[in-house]
Amino acid sequence: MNPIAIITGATAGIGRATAELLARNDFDVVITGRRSENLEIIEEEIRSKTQSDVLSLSFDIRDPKAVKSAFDRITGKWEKAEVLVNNAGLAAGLSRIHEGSLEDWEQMIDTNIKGLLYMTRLVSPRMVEMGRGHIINIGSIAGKEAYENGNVYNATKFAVDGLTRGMRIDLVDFGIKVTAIHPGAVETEFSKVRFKGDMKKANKVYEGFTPLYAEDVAEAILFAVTRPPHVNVDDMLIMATSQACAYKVVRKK
Ligand code: NDP
Ligand code: 8X3
Repeated sequence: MNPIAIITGATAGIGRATAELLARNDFDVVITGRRSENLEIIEEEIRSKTQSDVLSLSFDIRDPKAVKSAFDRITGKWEKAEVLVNNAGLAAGLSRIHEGSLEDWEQMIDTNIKGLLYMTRLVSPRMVEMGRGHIINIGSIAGKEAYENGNVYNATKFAVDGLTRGMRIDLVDFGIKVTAIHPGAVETEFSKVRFKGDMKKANKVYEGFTPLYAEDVAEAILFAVTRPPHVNVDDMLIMATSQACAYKVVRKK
C-alpha cells in the first residue's frame, strides 16, 4: 500500500506542485482547497500520469464545521494518512498597520493559523493512534523576520513557526515528526491573491530576478517526508539565490 499524504491548499501553487510530486513518488494523495473545478483537473492529471490514488475534498479551511465534514470523508484506507502538509494560506493586502483592513486580517488569521489548527486537531489523533506520522507546516521567511507593511501576515507566519515548535514537543512522545518549511519569494498565485487580482502589482514582485518556483518547495517537502524513521528535518529556510532576506532582493535593471 502506498503511503498517504493530505495536502491542504492543493488547488494552486506550492500545494498543487507538492501533490503532483508526491504522487509521482508513489504517495496516494488527499487534495484540498475551495476551488472544486481545480481539484477535478488536478485529480484527473495525477490519475492519468501516475499510478497513485487521489481523494479530492473541497472546503473552506476557515470554517471548522466544513473542515470536520470533509475530514469525516477521509475513511477506509485514507484514515491511515501518515503525512499532513498544512499549506493552505495567503497574504491579503500590504499596508501600514494603522491603515490595514480588518477583513484582510481576519482572513489571514482564520486561514493561516486557525485553519492549520483545525486540520491538525482532526488528523493528529489518528497519527497518535498509529504511533507514526509527519506534519509539515508551511511557514515563510515572513515568519522569521518582519518587513514593511507585512505586519499581520508576518504575525500569522511567526505563529506557524511557534506552533511548529510546540507541536514537535507535544507529539514527539508518539513518534510523530513535525517540520516547518519556510520559503522566500515563490512565484505562484500568492501575489495575485495578495493584490486582489491586480496583476500589474503581482508581476512586479517577481520582476528582474529568478524567484523560487512551487516545484522547488515541493522538492524540499519530498526530501523531508522521505527521510528514514530516525531522521527529522525540524526547520528549513529556502530562498531564491537573489534574495538575501525578506526585504533584500537583487534585481536586474
Ligand atoms: P497560492 O495562492 O498559489 O495557493 C494557495 C492555496 O491555499 C490554494 O490552493 C488555495 O485554494 C488555498 N487556500 C487559500 N485560502 C483557503 C481557504 N480559505 N480554504 C481552503 N484553502 C485555501 O499560494 P502559494 O502556493 O504561494 O501558498 C501556499 C503557502 O505557502 C501559503 O501558506 C503561503 O503563505 C506560503 N508561502 C508562500 C510564499 C510565496 O512567495 N508564494 C512564500 C512563503 C510561504 P483555494 O483558493 O482553491 O481555496
Ligand atoms: C511569502 C513570502 O516575503 O512575500 O510568504 O511575504 S513574502
